[in-house]
Amino acid sequence: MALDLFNRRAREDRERFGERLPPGQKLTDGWPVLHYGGVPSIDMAAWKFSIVGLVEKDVSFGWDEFLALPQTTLRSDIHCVTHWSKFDNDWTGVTFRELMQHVRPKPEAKHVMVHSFGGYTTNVSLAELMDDDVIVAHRHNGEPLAKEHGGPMRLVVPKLYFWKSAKWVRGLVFMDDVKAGFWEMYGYHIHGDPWTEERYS
Ligand SMILES: Nc1nc2c(c(=O)[nH]1)N[C@H]1C(S)=C(S)[C@@H](COP(=O)(O)O)O[C@H]1N2
Ligand SMILES: [Mo]
Repeated sequence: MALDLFNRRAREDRERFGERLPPGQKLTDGWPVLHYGGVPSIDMAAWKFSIVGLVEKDVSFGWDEFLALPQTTLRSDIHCVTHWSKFDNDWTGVTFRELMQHVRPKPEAKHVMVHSFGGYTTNVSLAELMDDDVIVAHRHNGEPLAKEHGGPMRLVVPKLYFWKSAKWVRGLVFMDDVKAGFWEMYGYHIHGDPWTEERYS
């Protein structure tokens, strides 16, 4: 699409949806599939979600243990750095806050590296993961999360661009300082706030 047409559509959407659509974003009804590399094959019997690094004690959950944690459904919007947004996604899973009931971070823990099956990583500050809309999700709009969208489990951080919402999540490493994850190393913004368009650095 020509850039001026794209910009006009973005402006129209902004007028229509006001504050809900961040600058430079265009609303989509579909759900694009975007990731680097292939969809990893995950052996559910061996599936494990681990929390390590600057924590008093390493914690890990098997699949059944994870599903036995209190489950929540939260509605949020998706904003991808490639300019599409998708409103009203119902995510079901375990909120990050709930997860933290089972983890004792060391006082110096300030940032987290999120790790995925397949090797993807992305960094998020611990403070932002503690927002009440952050969830580790295995269902989307009532359906099991499709493989290509990160099934069986993905992280969802609605307040940041969608590359921070790691698909096929396998664990978290607590860190004292900010470190760049995969896309952050290749020039994506270290933070990624859609409202101030922290797209690339
Ligand atoms: N494991 C993993 N997670 C990932 C990615 C990836 O390459 N690998 N890409 C990110 C990017 S750039 C985007 S835009 C979203 C896309 O999610 P979707 O395919 O469900 O729309 O996943 C994010 N999470
Ligand atoms: Mo993306």
